[in-house]
Amino acid sequence: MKITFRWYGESDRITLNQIRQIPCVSGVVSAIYDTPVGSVWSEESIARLVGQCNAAGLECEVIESVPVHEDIKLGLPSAKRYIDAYCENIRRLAKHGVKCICYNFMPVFDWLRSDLETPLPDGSNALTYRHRTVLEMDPATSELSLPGWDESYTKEGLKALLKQYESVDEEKLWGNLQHFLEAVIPVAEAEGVKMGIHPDDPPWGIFGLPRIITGADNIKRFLSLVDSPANGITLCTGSLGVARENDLSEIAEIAKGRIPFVHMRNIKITGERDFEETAHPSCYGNVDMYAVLKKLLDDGFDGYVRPDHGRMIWGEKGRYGYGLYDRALGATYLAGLYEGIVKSKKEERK
Ligand code: DNO
Repeated sequence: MKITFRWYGESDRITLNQIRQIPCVSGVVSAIYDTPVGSVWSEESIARLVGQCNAAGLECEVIESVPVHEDIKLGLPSAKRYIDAYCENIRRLAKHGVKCICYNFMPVFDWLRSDLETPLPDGSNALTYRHRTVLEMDPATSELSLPGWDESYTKEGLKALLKQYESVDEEKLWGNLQHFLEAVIPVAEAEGVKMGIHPDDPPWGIFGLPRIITGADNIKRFLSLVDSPANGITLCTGSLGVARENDLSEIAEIAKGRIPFVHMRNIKITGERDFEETAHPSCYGNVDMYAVLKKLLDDGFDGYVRPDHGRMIWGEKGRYGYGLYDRALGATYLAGLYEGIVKSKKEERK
């Protein structure tokens, strides 16, 4: 298992040298950010990214994300062109040593929160989600600022896009996902790259848009769309964990051997569809971090893990969810869990 840390490239306030000083972190998870969604990433940009990481003593084996163009999710005739570009990106990344690609298939919006700076009793602040607030938002008219969102949409562009999705229900989205996977997975398999779809965050439909990577049954269905070791999931404990019906160990069992990448963070469920992000250790939220990691390691997991969103602590200001300090604490916590689990397994064997 390798512990990694997300880095947003040269525009990130956090430097590679800072990341390198976090104990037990061996690599960076990053992407090319200067190219519009759907185009082919230049070899120069890829080589530069990998070179920068390596020069700082860090690996660059995981890309998050290679985003999927909306036309693919909508199943438009132009999807073919974007799928071809996607396949080319897989080939180019593999050539530069990338082994795992994380992506998602959420229409229009990526991860969504209703408040980006909720103060917590300890003086830190965190991202939170209140379903009622979200229901009251109209993405086509309100001034939305969402953490994981493509800011490049104009109001008109967004309205038009939402309109296009009116004819895409869950079943249509499943079909479009299958079409995408049938083209992309054989390329990934040939190139030795593992694809890990990220679950929808939160794992329920929002703004009338379908979301399908939401829980155990749907993940089972997803894995059977193309039954290949290259077709896997990114097990994100925080995304899946906010739905009470999701049992993370059960999901890990269903996806056994098909989990190349894990996002480990904790959340506290505060209402039927409400939650707040917390510090990583199990005692702060609803996710049993030990149980999830133990289950993965018992099943022979040997992929990549990263701490996920952190709170803002010690007065840090920065990219929501992606400051340095709390994520670094998360990484060392994961390293501690890992050491404990591995050593007790060895003891058991004696
Ligand atoms: C949020 C992330 C997501 C993730 C994408 C993967 O912090 O987990 O934005 O990168 O959904 O495509």
